[in-house]
Amino acid sequence: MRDTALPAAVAASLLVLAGCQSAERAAARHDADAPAAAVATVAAAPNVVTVHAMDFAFQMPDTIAAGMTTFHLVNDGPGLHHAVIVRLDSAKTPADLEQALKTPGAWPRWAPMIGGPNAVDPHADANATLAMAPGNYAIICLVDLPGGVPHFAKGMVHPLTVAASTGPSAAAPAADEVVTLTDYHFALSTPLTAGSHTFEVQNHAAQPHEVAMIQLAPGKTANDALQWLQKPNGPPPGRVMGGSAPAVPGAPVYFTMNVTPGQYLLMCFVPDPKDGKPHFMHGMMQTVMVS
Ligand SMILES: [Cu+2]
Repeated sequence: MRDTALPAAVAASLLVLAGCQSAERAAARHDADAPAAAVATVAAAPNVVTVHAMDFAFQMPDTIAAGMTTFHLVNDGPGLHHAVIVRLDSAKTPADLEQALKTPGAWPRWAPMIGGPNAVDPHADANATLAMAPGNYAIICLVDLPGGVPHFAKGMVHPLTVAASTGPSAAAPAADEVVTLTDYHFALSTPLTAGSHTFEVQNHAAQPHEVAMIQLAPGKTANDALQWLQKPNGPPPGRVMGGSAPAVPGAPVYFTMNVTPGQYLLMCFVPDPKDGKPHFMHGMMQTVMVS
């Protein structure tokens, strides 16, 4: 039986081999068809773009593909930085934006802010996910600590071209906490709990707003934070943890954050066109206790 069984086994493995080869050929043919087939499917996850911020520059790609995109901000320090995504309409360029921001006055209408990862402590990271349409953009830092000169005036302006993409765009992240922004208020859809959360930020106001998340150090209060902002001497009274950078009303901005128990401050620093005062001075500042 052995004598006949062996050739049978060899024959069987040859059949398997032949089967594999035709499967590989089939797979190769399938690959050739794949780009057309992929258009109909949805990409599993957003594109990820890493943005390094430092005193005073951004290091990041010049061109990305359109679609749902997660901007991962890594603050190399030593200062506090964020990455505000500004859409450049009317064929304006990052140089036009730099020029316009040198002139005091209203924010240029052709340069709507659409979100981005908000300010985060040095040597920490933050993220924001949003749908990026093809076009021209600039990434800028509006933080003016310390010294009151906004970082974009020190070189933190980076051009970004978003190229049309034929591939699928990922679906929007599934959020478990919706933050609605109005003049001048934050509304949470559900009480904030400890743990990892996906936030969806919706601006329902006419002007831009942001969510800056600050975890107060034990024993520190919102007043301590306000005093530090006016005179940033000594260590800050908490951790600056990210959030969503200023955005005009429109598509939502998503961010993820691991929330640990403590007292949080939600703040908006966007200056109001009426009086130039930051929105937190109009009441857009909220304390949230997480147990
Ligand atoms: Cu605001």
